[in-house]
This record gives sequence, C-alpha cells and structure tokens, in this order.
Amino acid sequence: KNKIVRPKGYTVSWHSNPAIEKHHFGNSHPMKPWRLTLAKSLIMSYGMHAAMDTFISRTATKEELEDFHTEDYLDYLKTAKVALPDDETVKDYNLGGSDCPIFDGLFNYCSMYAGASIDAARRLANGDSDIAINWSGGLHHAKKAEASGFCYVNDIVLAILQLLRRFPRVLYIDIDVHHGDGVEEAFWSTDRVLTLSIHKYDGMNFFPGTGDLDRTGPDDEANPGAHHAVNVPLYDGIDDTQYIYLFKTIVGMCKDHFRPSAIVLQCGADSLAGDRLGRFNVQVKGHGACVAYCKSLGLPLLLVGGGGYTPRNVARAWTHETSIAIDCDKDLDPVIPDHTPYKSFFHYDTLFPTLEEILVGDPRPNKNSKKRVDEIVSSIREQLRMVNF
Ligand code: VJV
Ligand code: CA
Ligand code: ZN
Repeated sequence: KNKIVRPKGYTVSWHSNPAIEKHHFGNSHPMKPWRLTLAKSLIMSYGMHAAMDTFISRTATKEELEDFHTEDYLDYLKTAKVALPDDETVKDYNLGGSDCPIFDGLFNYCSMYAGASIDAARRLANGDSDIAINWSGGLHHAKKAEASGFCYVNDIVLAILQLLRRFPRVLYIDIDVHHGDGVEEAFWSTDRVLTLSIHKYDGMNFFPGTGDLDRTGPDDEANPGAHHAVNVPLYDGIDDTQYIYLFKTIVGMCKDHFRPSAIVLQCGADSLAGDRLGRFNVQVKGHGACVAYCKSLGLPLLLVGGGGYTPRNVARAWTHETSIAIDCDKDLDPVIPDHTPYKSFFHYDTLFPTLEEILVGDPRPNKNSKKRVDEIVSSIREQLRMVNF
C-alpha cells in the first residue's frame, strides 16, 4: 500500500508556496489559508510529492496582474491599510468589510496565489505539464476592479488568459458550492471560453445571488459570448449519485459541442458534506469523480482550489484529487498514515468518512427531485445546441 510512483506517460506539476498558508483573514473568518498546510501535510505524508514536478511558486508581477485587473485597483490593494469606518475607496473596491478584510501581507498573499496559477497555466501551454495543480488558487469571485467573497485577485481569469495565448478554446468548470461569477463575467462576451458552474442557488438568499439556469450569456445573439455561460442551480442536500450524474452528463455535452483544447477545473471543497458554509451532501469520492472524469478527457488540465471551510474535509478532498491526478488513488491506503502532522484534526483516521460520521447531528435532506435534475439537463441540452465547433 501507498507505493507512489510517477504516472506513466504524462507529467503532473504541483505549484505551491508555504508563505501563502501563513496569512490570516482575522479571528473566526471562515477562509483559513492554514487549510492548505493541512492538505499539504496529508499529500506529503502519503509521499505523493515524489510523483510530481514540484514548484515553490513566485509572486505574480504587477504587469501580469494587469492582464485582468485595473492599475488603480492593484495600487489600492498594494497600499491598503486597515480602513477607517467611512473610507470611500473601501466602498469603491469592496475592500475592508467582513468578507474581504484588509490584513497583514494582503498584496503578497494575492500575488503569490496568482503567481502559482499563472505558472501552472504556462507549463500547460508550453506542454511541460499535462496536469498542473494549484490548491491555493481558485478565487473565482474577484472582479476587474473589485474584491468579492473572500477573493481579491482572480487567478483563474489570469490563468485562462495565459492558456488562450496557446489554445483556441478553454472549458472552465466550477464545482465550488458558490456561483463562479467573476470568471463568468470576465469571459461573458467571448466564444473562446465556455464557463460552467454548478452551485447552490436561492436568489439573493445565497451568495453571490447569480447563476440561475437561464443565465446563458449575453442576450444579443450577435454577441459571440451568447450561450457560452452554463449554470447549474441546485438546492440543498444534493448527493453523490445526482451530482456525478449531472457533472458527467453536462461536462460530456460541453465537450462534444464546444470541443475545448484545455480544461480548467475549480475544485472548491465547500460543495462537500459537512462544510461550514456549503449545504450539499457531496462526499470526497463524488467530488473526486469530477476530477477523474475531466482527466479522462485527455486534455491539458489545470486544477485549482477555491472555497472549503471545514479544513479536515478540504484536506481529504484535495489529497484524494491529487492521487487521482497522478493515478495512484487505487494504491492509496484510505487509513490516514500515523506520521501525518496534525493527524488529530481529522477526527476519523480515514480519507473517506461516512455521511453519518461527517454530519454528526446535522443531516441535510436532499431537496433536489429527479424531475428537477432532468429539467436542468434538458434545458442545458437545448442551450448547447446553439454552441457548435
Ligand atoms: O453572503 C455574503 C455577504 C454578506 C455580507 C457580509 N456578511 C458577513 C455575510 C453576508 C452578504 N457573503 C458570503 C461570501 C461567500 C464567499 C465564498 C467564497 C468562495 O468559496 O466561493 C470562493 C473562495 C458569505 N457567506 C458566509 C460569510 N460570507 C461569512 C463571512 C464572515 C463570517 C461568517 C460568514 C466573515 C467574518 C467572520 N465570519 C468573522
Ligand atoms: Ca460553482
Ligand atoms: Zn465557495
């Protein structure tokens, strides 16, 4: 067991920087960069780093960040100090509230997670890696000149822009429990990126309040982006069976109609059962099945992290998904190794706890009917008839 070797015939690169993990959003803020330390220790205690090309990522340059963000916003982000109660710039850039606080080293944190995604994308574009991983990225809500929902710089948009230099079309897939609004908006008017987000949708009652089924792109048929935004709005409690069915069916249709040349998969782990902010019942195996399906398409693949607010489950999912990327998931002992640092944080010493173990006293009834799931699939099938490459 746990005999980890390099995958045969392809290369996986792992991009990370321990300095990212040291940042703090503030007391009891749900976003904890420290979860990356927990994930990294589990990945390394299985010995998986030996099967990848590993890179300590660098900070993105100002020029690289300006590929998407405005100079004004970046200047403000760089010099931002803990705000005064009625600072106008804070309101303009949505910085300094409780979701997007200004904390020590903020700009450094942003440039590092963005640098890792940019490097990962460049390796894919150059053909140096077949799969590239940045678990510290995936911050899908950040806008051109605005922070949003714990995200300040949109590393995904920056990575996709790198991929577009080399590849004609990029498929973006987002399994975070929240709608991937920042990425969708950035590529709203182009037919070179098809965005697909699966998320909980409950109008303004769940952040960010967008992503209904009929949000498919610009209304103007002459706009190249028309029909190139795919949204899968779900209710609470969706389980592995329904989730995997939806994922494979819809990603399969996107692949057939759009014919992507590369895939970016945002693996937000807040869609897992037992997440502090999420409301789904997806398990580590169901979440990982999405990664396995994307890998099976045989295209250059960028894996980024995202949300995930119950650190032990985030670490389990991204460890399992790393093992899928390097094709050693079948060789892995699901019992968490004894020498794993912070082992007691995992509560149960397995990568795959049962739903009962995860949801102690907090079961979430599945509010998604078979009828609704079928309705979603047929609506998206109609939408994709308009996408043809
Ligand atoms: O729902 C919101 C916005 C509010 C205003 C701010 N208050 C705190 C909450 C309601 C309308 N924001 C969401 C943002 C979710 C971002 C998800 C990011 C990702 O996973 O998609 C990608 C990384 C939200 N939900 C929960 C909270 N904010 C929240 C923020 C806190 C908090 C508890 C909950 C901030 C500080 C502290 N507790 C101490
Ligand atoms: Ca999503
Ligand atoms: Zn999220």
